[in-house]
Amino acid sequence: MGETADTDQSPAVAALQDDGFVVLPALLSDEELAAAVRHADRLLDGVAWSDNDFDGRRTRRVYSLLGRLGAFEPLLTHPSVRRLVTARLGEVHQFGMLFLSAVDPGQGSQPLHFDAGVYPLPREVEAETNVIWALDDFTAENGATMIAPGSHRWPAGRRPQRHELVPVVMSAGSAVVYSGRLWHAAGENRAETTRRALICEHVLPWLRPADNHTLATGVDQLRSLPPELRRLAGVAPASEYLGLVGGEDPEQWLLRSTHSH
Ligand SMILES: O=C(O)CCC(=O)C(=O)O
Repeated sequence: MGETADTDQSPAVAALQDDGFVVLPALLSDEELAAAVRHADRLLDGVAWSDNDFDGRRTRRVYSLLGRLGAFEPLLTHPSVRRLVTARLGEVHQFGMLFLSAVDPGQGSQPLHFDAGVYPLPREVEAETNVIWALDDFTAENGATMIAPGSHRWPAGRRPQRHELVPVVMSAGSAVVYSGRLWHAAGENRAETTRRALICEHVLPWLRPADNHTLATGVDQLRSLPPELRRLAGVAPASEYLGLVGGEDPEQWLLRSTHSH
């Protein structure tokens, strides 16, 4: 359940819809994976453990990655992932939070949650479709994400019992795409090595993204992003009258203005 080959997207879309998640195995070449891991290690260099129980006190996190994507770029624009997210959210959507998470040995289980819980929306609304990229093999021992299959369909207030959780076991370079309504949590790391992941949220265009891209990334960095990433950073109208800059299309505004605002 929930796993399918990259070559056939429709079963993947169906699995995502029915199970609330789908694992896309081995999406990256060895070179892409190695470059992403090197980039992750550079970003993690000198980063301290988080100071709260949700992020994890034996977990190192790096947020607001849009201005320093480097070798993560092919992960964010991977066609298999892009197709699935588009199938769920529509052509126009935007990044939510983008972050790197290094779950170190000794880290206990994260509190269970569903990502779209930050929005006061009815449970039926598919507001978010997210991706966790494994930069290390995810195993039941090293903190693989624990998910409750099918829980994206549960009514408000139902929480997973322990026996309803399964670890997303996948090799480095694979990704799990999941509904923002799916209950999940980073697992306990009982291994001796770190479990690194790149986590990439996507939300409907008319919602405020969890990360404030404009402030976190800055106008000049947004301008220098490739067009697809720029649009995903929110430099695109959400509809005819939503997300404009003084009545102008934000992308045209951004490209017209060559100095910082
Ligand atoms: O690291 C993981 O496996 C999941 C993290 C997560 O769900 C979160 O922090 O929102």
